[in-house]
Amino acid sequence: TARVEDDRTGLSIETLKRAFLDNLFYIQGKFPRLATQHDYYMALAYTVRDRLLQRWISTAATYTEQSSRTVAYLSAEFLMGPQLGNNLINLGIYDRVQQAIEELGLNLDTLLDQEEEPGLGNGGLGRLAACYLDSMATLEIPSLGYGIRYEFGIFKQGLQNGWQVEFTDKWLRLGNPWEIPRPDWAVQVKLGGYTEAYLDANGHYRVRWIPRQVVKGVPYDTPILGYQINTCNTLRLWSAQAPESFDFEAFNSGDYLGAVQEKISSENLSKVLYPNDNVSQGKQLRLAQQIFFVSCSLQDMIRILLRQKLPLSEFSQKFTVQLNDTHPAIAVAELMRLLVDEHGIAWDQAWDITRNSFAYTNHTLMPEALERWPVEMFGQMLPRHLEIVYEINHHFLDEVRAKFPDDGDRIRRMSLIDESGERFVRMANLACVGSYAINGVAALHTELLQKDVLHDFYQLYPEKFNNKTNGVTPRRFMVLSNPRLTHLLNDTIGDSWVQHLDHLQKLETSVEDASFRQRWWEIKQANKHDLATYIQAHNGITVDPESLFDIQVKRIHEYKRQHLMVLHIITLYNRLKANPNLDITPRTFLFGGKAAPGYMMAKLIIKLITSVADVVNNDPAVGDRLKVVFLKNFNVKLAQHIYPAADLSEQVSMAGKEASGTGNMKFAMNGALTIGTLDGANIEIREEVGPENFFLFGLTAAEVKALKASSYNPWNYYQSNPELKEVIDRLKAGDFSGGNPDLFRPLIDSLLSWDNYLLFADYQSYIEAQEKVSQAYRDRDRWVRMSILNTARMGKFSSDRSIAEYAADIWQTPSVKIELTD
Ligand code: 26Q
Repeated sequence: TARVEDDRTGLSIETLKRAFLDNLFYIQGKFPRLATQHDYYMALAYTVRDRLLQRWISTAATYTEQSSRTVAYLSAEFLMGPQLGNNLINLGIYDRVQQAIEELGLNLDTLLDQEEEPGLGNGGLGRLAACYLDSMATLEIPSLGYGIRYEFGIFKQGLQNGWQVEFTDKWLRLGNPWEIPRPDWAVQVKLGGYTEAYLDANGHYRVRWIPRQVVKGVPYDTPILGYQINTCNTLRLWSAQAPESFDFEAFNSGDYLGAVQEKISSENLSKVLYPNDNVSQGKQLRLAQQIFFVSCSLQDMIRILLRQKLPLSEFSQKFTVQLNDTHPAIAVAELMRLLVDEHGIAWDQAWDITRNSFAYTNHTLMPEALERWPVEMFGQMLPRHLEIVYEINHHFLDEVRAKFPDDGDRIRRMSLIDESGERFVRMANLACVGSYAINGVAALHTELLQKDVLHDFYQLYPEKFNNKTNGVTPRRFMVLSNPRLTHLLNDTIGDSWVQHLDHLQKLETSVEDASFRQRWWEIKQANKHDLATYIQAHNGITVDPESLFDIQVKRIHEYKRQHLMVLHIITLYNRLKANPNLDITPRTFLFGGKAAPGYMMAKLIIKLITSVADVVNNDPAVGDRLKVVFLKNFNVKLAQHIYPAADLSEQVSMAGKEASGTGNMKFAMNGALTIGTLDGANIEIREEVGPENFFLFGLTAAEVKALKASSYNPWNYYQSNPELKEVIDRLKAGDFSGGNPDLFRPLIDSLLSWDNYLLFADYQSYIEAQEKVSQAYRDRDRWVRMSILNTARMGKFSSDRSIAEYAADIWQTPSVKIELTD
């Protein structure tokens, strides 16, 4: 006999509808006539969450029973993007839910669009962490993501008069259905104060830390479901609160307002994400955020270990702790403090445990992004950690001296303390010393780390270094965001590619199939049409879906060279003005990305883009041949509409600066061709798709280095290249700033006098590569073939491949199968 399906686990359309209406009533407290679209979204989110919970609990129970080896992924950022659609995909109920929602007279896309995304990251590094959580769950690797539950994530970007304006991101305003608070697992974190030495009962020398302030960390858990698998891991984010006892004492002493102040200052720790990408701000609150989430996370791991009746000596067998850049690198000193001071373990044994627990991923070659904390500030906030860093340094420098005697320069370079002027704690050095593995995020990047940024550490510990080229999840960036392409792929080669992205190579034979190529083209056109509709609604600009969609979306930064694309646009504009009947390939140039609020040059680049757009879009001489659009507030949600609609992906950083890039992968998977430099993962993408299917330009990293060493002079390029000169002269004359020659002066001056990122040196090569792009696009058949081959050959760039390599080479974490217990 058929039994009635459970309301909270059943997956039939009838049960889903019943559960949805039930949640609308009992969770939102609404009935359909009064419900808003957001209420319906919440009802659906809770319906989905119920179905995750069953898997979540089975997963936790299995890991506990089996004491599974676990990855702790520590990251100051997790740029998760909207959760509902992704969970529907991973649960395998997207189509069924769509039908159920339609039968109720609603529209799934409208509901999905209600979700306010958790923007708890700046860009590449935070989004990589989110892709890795998806892949760890999909590969059934026990893992915990640890980070900060920022009350305000990355700011929302508006545009006023073409300039970026920032709005606070109140993402929690309407509630977050995906998280579960776990107040019973709250922990305390100490800050400030002083240390004192004492002898314990056994006459052993010990140190105790008397803090000035104690902050409580409360964990909020979000389920991370793998793709069509029962594994449901956890993202655990810490929220800062004032501990009750503090209020109470102050209240008794009569200082009520002081107590409230204390409470506010404690809660500041998880208030806001620092909006800098690839540049470190040496702010005290940022250091406090780092120790806060790191200490909470390590205490949580120790709690888990002890609950499983394992001794602390087995910490590094139970956990491997991946440090996502140096933002959590204070963990090296904090674990030493917990083991030695709080758990009475001898220094040498604690150091063995610590060194076997951590692995460090470096994400940047930008010198300004290397984290260094003034010793003074560090000691004020973390007096005990400073002592521990000195002690680690003492042992470490002995080790260096033993291997490299009489090399004072080397000692000065490798010391955990920079003593060249004002003294600083060097977090990358601490991470290198305290980790058993060190990796870069693309082949070139790892090579440059070894040759350059971390050369001394490579000489000391060559065996620690390894490369792990980044990857991205095909679930979110293909299946969810490009359903049309997904259907075509499934029709053609089956659906195994979703878990085994290298199966896309089965597409290669279809390149010869004219009707397949036609469908491929139509899908890209339909996606472009959708994006054109979005642009019409949001920017009021009409763009032609038949034109070449030429797109650069990423954080705005001089090294990424958004303004190189602007130089090309003005070049084409000048050609049209000089020759109105010129037969050019119509293009739509799209930009999106946020500038750090304090980064004036990046903000000026946004103003440059919007100003050039105003002129080009409204010049009758141009007609519809060129359009320029700046899409405001680029985030994960918007990204999912952009990648599927791209013809051309702009990856134009100065070689040697972009550690990897991951947007480059999302574009190419969706059939965009790349114009790019030999930088980061572009190199490996080009190797995979074939040089004939990639538009290469520019200097290599080695040539960049050589040119800079030979005193580069941008002025010579300006003088000797007439088209470049005309572009700059028009900008100087104020042709794109209403006749105002001052507006873009800082940008023009920097290009003419330093051009740190070598735009002028790469200009001609870029323009020539763009001419090849235009030619290729005119031959539709040729273009479609190249597009298909790009998708077909992107298998390597699944985050599943990256995570499988981390698991095999660094973590040594076997997968654990989860059975559903109902
Ligand atoms: C540090 C200290 C204080 C305040 C902010 C920061 C900070 C925050 C974010 C420093 C750096 C970041 C972000 C770096 C980042 O996103 N790097 C990118 O990482 C990607 C994933 O590996 C790569 O693909 C990109 O090439 C790299 O730029």
